[in-house]
Amino acid sequence: MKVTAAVAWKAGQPLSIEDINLDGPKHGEVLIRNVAAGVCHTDAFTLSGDDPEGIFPAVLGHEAGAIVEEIGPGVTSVQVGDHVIPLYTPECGQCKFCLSGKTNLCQAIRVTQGKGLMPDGTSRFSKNGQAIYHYMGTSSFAEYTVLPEISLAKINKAAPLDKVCLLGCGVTTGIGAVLNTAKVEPGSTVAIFGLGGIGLSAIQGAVIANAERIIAIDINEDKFEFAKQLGATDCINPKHFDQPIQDVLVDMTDGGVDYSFECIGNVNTMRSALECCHKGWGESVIVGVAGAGQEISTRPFQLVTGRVWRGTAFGGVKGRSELPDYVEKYLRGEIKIDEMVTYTMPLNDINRAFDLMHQGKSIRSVIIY
Ligand code: NAD
Ligand code: AHE
Ligand code: ZN
Ligand code: ZN
Repeated sequence: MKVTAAVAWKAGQPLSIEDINLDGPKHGEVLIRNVAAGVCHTDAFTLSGDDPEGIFPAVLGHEAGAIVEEIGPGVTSVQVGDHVIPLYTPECGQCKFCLSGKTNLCQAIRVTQGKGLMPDGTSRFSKNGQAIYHYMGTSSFAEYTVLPEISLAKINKAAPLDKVCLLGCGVTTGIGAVLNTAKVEPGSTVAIFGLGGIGLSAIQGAVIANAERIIAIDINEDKFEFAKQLGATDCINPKHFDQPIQDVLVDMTDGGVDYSFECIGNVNTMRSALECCHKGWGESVIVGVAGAGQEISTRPFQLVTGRVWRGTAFGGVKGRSELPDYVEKYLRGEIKIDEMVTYTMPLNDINRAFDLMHQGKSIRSVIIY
């Protein structure tokens, strides 16, 4: 079938809206109609050319709400008309990783997914005979797309897809980083670096965890009002201090925070986030994604003296078994999503969504198909 998609032909170039070919679902695959898709900083990261796994031409996007249109042979867990959230971290339930009970990083299709291909090693997208690659196994910036069955979380049809699409990445990642990865305890002091969709969701997670002090850090002070509305107790701009921000935070917190979250993707702030942690027990979680060739560093003494460095993907959430409950929590008013949608726009305007993100003017732009 012909579908309208935003094609990333080359790194660093705006997306191009065009009609491309989409082949139907093969064995174990599902055709979905995207209803809405959020634009995450990771899409911009890959488009910039900084992603070592970035492949072009590709259809980007990984934060969608969708409806099942057609199922391929052998598909049993979803049917036509089901509402789904595409998963860039699938859940096969059978691989070593799924069976470990220790991680959400299902590896059943990770190799082909990283090459922009479906599990059988081919792409469903093409134009004039040229293959166009999938992205993160989701390619949500297209009206329709094909995904493996294991990459779909079936959700409550009562949930508005133009809001719960953000559970496909940003909101879940931030909340999950706090609740699953760090397991923040009540009464904790928490520092959150970066107040985009991820960091603001980490604030929500810290509130749910009953953290006592939530320190929000950003160089864009326009983010502070919303951070406070969500529950940040302190908002600070590192540019206002002569000392390194980690020293400021250690002074503010009688020796350092219990937990910190880096939600920017900058190796310097990753170091600050580790070093603002309390000696003996403070834990820092890297959520931000850094570009090709970049490395983190600190004095090993920081770890010898009890600080812990961790990372998280999709907030440690197992998509098929755990994401539907995030949707229920949203429906019960326990997770805020509506407030995170700063702009909505049609696919034709998607480059504006990237501009607004780079200008620091949006938390999330949502493409409505
Ligand atoms: P965003 O662009 O919306 O927000 C980033 C925020 O960081 C902005 O408010 C910006 O002003 C702030 N910032 C930039 N430089 C800063 C600095 N030096 N000091 C303080 N603040 C600074 O991005 P987002 O969509 O929230 O994503 C954040 C990061 O998380 C990105 O790196 C993204 O790729 C990554 N991410 C990771 C996962 C995961 O599973 N690990 C999931 C989603 C996003
Ligand atoms: N491809 C990059 C890394 C990108 C990355 O870390 N992606 C996160 C999700 S970001 C969502 O906005 C993730 O899930 N990583 C685990 C995985 O298996 O990709 C690189 O550096 O190569
Ligand atoms: Zn994302
Ligand atoms: Zn698995």
